[in-house]
Amino acid sequence: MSRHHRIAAIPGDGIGKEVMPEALRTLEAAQRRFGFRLDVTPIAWASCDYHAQHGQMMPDDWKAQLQGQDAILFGAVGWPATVPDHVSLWGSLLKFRREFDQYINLRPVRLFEGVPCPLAGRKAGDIDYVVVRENTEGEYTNLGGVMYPGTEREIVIQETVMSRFGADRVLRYAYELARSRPRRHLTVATKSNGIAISMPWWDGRADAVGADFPEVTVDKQHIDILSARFVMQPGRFDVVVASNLFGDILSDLGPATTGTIGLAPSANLNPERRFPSLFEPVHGSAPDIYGRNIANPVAMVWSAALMLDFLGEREAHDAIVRAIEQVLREGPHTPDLGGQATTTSLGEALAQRVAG
Ligand code: GGG
Repeated sequence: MSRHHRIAAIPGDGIGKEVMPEALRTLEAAQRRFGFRLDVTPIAWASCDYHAQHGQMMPDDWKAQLQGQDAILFGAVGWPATVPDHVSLWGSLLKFRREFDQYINLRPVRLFEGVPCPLAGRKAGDIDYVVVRENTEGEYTNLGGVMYPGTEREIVIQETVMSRFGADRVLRYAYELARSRPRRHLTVATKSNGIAISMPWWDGRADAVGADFPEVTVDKQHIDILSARFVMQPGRFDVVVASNLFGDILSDLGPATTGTIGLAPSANLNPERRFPSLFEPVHGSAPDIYGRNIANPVAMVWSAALMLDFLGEREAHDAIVRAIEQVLREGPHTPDLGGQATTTSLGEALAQRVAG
């Protein structure tokens, strides 16, 4: 396998622009120590600044520009508010996910030593699961419309789309992931009592795909009680598979129970590698803290580590995760964790540890 990888670095908006340099700093240190090479192409589009100048989030040939990359490292999208959120999201991130068929969104949730847990009595190791979110269909569609707009009879309809092809491939991925982990347990997020067509069907697909995985134990939980159990009994989860919207919500809630959403990474994968996969923190552009150099860069750095793992640089991935564990245990900490470190100083501390 080649140890020369081409990556596009897209900071995007808000704190994406502050945390991206820290991920690149860590990647530099990892390259020096582990002997692989990254060719990094910095990209200023897929941002609201670009939209302000060009009236769209990305150039027309965005796909051609990215197609040759091995991976995309992405910061955050959505701000300033002169570009509505649905325009910035559908004009960038959702285009990447769909047109590069990144149908798996992997979002690990882990409680680290040294991070105060908002749930009473939990310690490191008590929360350690992965949310597998369906990433290309489900509730995230642009199918529908408004009738009688602006009148008292205004009606809005938005469709949810679930295909056998789309559901089976994400369910299969989740079962395989569960089978590879020591606990071999899969939780299927559903709402088949209330959403009485698509969700019973989704549960049925989970049963059908599960027939190939007798070694994996499965439970199906309605999304409402499942969310409550993320807070009350997080230790019962190992791998959780969910539709697009449910997965999006769960993967913000999960990290919030581990102290801060500033730690949560994600991978948007095209597992067949026909297209580049994209790695980004779960958090968004956080305009409330942008410009103060206080954003926690760990989610971005951990996302970069997931990227290295996907590119076959397992040792470098492990070294970055160890650096994150050490820094969270010993400090420094950014203000979201009660400390006074800056984005830059935390990034430097991580890079130093990766350098060895
Ligand atoms: N880095 C993630 C990000 O910018 N998220 C913005 C957002 O609104 N995402 C919604 C989604 O992930 O579906």
